[in-house]
Amino acid sequence: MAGVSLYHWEPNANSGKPMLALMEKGVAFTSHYLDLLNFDQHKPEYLALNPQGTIPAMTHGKLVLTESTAIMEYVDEVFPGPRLMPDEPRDRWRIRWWMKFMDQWLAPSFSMIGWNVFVGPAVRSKDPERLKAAIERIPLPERRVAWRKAIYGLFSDDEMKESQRRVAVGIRMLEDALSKREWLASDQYSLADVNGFNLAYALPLSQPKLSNDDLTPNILRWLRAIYARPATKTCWAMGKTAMVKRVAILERPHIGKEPAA
Ligand SMILES: N[C@@H](CCC(=O)N[C@@H](CS)C(=O)NCC(=O)O)C(=O)O
Repeated sequence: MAGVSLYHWEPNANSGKPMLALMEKGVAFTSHYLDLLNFDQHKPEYLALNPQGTIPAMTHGKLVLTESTAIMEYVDEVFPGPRLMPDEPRDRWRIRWWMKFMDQWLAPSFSMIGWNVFVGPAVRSKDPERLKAAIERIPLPERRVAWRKAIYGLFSDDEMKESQRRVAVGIRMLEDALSKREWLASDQYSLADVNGFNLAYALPLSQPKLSNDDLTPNILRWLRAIYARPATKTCWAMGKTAMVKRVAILERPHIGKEPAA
C-alpha cells in the first residue's frame, strides 16, 4: 500500500486531528514535524506541497490532502481499523454537524485566545526584522493578519470578548450533549470526539471557572475517557511545547474551579 506522510505541528487543534485519527486506525505514517513558532510552514519546501502555508497536510502515495477534518474522513474511509464514522445516517449527520460547528464557529475563538496567550508571546522576543520578514512571507492574507495581531498584541478587546463568549456558549453546548450520551455525537467513539478533544483537552486549565468537575462533569468524564485511550496517550506524547503538555491536567482525579498550577 502507498505510504502516508503527515506534515504537522503539535497534537493540538488542526494538526492533532489527523494525527489522532491515524493512530486510532493504527495507520503507520512518516511524521514531518513543522515548528509553527519557527514559521516552518511558510518555507519554500513546504509551500511546494501546500501553497497556503497552513498545517496539517498529508500525502498518501502521490495524493496531497489538506484540510484537517476532510483528511480525517479520508483516513477513516481508506484505511482498515476501527471505524470512526458509524453507519447510521442520523449519527453521521450529527457528527458532521458538530465538526462543522467546531471548525467554523468555535475553533477560531479557541484559536484567537491561544494565539493571544501562547503563540504571540512565544515568538515576540525574536529579532524584530526577522519577524517582519517572516510575516511578509505568509501566503494567506488572513493568516498574515492573525500573525501580526498575535505578535504585536493587537487583538482588540471586542474580538477577545466575542471569543470568550463563544467559548462559554460552546462549553454549555458540549456539556449538554455529553449529558445525553457517552460520546459527543453518537453512541460510539467517532471523528467528532477526535475533533472535540483537540479543541478542548486543556479546557479545565484554560477556562477553570467555566469547565471543571463541579460545573461540567460530563465534559471532564469525556476528556478523561479520550485521554485514557492508548492512541491519545501516544499522540500527545509527541507534543514538545508547554501548551500541549497541559493535557496532563486530565490525570488529576478531581479538578475544581482553581486548579493548582
Ligand atoms: N482549515 C484548515 C486550517 C489550517 C490552519 O490554519 N492551521 C493552523 C495551525 S492550527 C496554521 O497552519 N497556522 C499557521 C499559520 O497560520 O502560519 C485545517 O483545518 O486544516
